Amino acid sequence: MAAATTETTFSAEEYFATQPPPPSLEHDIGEVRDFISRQVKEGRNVVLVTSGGTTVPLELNVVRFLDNFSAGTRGATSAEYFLKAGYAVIFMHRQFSLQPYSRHYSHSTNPFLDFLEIESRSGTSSPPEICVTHNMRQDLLEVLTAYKSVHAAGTLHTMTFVTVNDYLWLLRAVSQELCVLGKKSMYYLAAAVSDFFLPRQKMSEHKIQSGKGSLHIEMDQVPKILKPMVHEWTKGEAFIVSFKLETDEQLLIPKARAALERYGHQVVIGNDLHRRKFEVVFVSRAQRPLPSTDLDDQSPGTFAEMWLRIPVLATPNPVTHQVKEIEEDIIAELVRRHSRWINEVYN
Ligand code: PAZ
Repeated sequence: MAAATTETTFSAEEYFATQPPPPSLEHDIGEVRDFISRQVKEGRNVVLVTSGGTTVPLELNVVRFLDNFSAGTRGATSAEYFLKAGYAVIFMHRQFSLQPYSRHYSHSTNPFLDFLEIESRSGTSSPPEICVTHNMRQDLLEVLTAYKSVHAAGTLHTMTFVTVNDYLWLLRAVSQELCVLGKKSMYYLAAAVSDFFLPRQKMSEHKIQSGKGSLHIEMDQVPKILKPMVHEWTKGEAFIVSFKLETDEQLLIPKARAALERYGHQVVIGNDLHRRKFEVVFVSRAQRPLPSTDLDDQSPGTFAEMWLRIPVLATPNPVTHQVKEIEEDIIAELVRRHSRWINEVYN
């Protein structure tokens, strides 16, 4: 094996042999194992949803880090629709990014305190009561009902990552546990994961000092973990969906196709940074024609591309900022494809 400090491209194996696991890995995976075994007993399909951006620390005593863009909206919204479709969800998200249900009351876009009113009870010595603002009650009731029923059913398990190293270790460990579900497992990899990282062996121990002019950092490439994930960790059985984010729309389809060729998984969902909330493209291999949907199939040769679009609204809903969320259609399409994937094996 090449020395980790001089190589710029790590294989997955080299990566895990040289970079330390997060301290809470065993504990986190113990909880995931219990969750999965409950879902197996109850006969549910399980989806791992990854969400939010990873960081790349520049120092061991970390003061500075690089971050990846993502609020976690796609992941948190999608998790809700998977739960609604009867899936159990392992929601692996960047610490403090959006989460299912509470996302509706994000502190920056829809602060919870703005929904509450204080009602003084005049003429009595009782303390004032807290009430929900009248016009927000229906929305809150719907979200709260869904949230409580998911908690009662025990179908949502959340876990957090911060760095790209946390993410990679957790992803591998969760995949190895989820493997017991075979075809009934799905992976929905919506997290925005750094392509570059600084190996521990190259990191400065203390805060990088200024005063020496400009800062030059050479980063190594994060290993391409989809290949071992598809062929080794999940034994080729899981239904795996990755995302491809681009800002140059010309690159979206070629890069999604290249990912499918290289890693051999089931679907790449391409999205453009500025259009991602109302337009995505499903790219998959097209050996067998899919039953027609309202999607726009433009598939020559070995790939099928299906665009999903929702209208861009002039007056957005104050809570969701849209009347319809594109994740509703994304999940409906994936549930349909996953069910076909499962039935192909068992029938
Ligand atoms: O979290 P968000 O809703 O703001 O953004 C979602 C997204 C664009 C990060 C996601 O849809 C995605 O494309 N994830 C993969 C990004 C990548 O290519 O690494």
